[in-house]
Amino acid sequence: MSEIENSQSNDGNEYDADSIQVLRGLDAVRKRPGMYIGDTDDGSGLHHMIYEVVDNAIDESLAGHCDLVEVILNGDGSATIRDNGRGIPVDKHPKFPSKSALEVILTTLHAGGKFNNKIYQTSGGLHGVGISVVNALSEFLNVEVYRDKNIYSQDFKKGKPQGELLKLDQKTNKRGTKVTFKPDESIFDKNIIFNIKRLYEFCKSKAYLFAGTEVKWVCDNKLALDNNIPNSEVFNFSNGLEDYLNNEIE
Ligand code: 28G
Repeated sequence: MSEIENSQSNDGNEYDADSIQVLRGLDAVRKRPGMYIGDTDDGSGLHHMIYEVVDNAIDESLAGHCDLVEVILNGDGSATIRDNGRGIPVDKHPKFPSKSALEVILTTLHAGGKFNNKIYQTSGGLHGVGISVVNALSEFLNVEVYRDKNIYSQDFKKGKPQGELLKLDQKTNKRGTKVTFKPDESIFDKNIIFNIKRLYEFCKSKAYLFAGTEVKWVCDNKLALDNNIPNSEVFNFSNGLEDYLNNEIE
């Protein structure tokens, strides 16, 4: 039995869940990616990479700290997700004083506590397994955090930090988190590419479901043209379900 499965049976035991969280690196994810992100050959896992990061941004919105989520499909097969929330914490992590909290969040499999349960939450429910899973399965991933006028940035390849979290010289008035990643072609079937229409509809439905959160869709021009999808659109449905019924039902 794996440590993750084992931790399930220890539910309610905070200490065990916590120590497992600390022990687990990202190797497990790269060894058995399907278990964490979904099928790597049929597109479901590939799309879950985006759903996972968008859901993290939506969580920050649900926490009441963010009202904008931007999803950008880039021409090179990478995606950028941005929110205007508090920004992933950049201070030193209490349990790993040599690392930032951000680095720990991005490089540790959160197998304990609530994350543990979320893996098994619903039948198809792989949501919420964590941004670290996306990091593990990305050829590259860059995180930028905008906090207290500062811009912080860290790069990863296949989940591994390519240097420490840097505080850039520039100042900003922005707040929030921006994540850019490209799914690793050695993990996901090379013939499978993002279904632009599916992602566009996903963004729209998030805006219906989370009325009050503005979801901005931006797509590379060629991708947009090829798929007959707008290359930029703002979804903001302040009346949620009522808007849905008015707009989408004949
Ligand atoms: C852009 C794409 C995806 C996120 C936040 C903000 C915080 C956070 C995220 O904290 C660690 C563990 C529990 C508090 C929380 C910032 C509190 C204070 C955050 C995202 C710290 C995670 N300041 N925004 N994580 N928690 N956006 N967008 O992932 O105790 S993740």
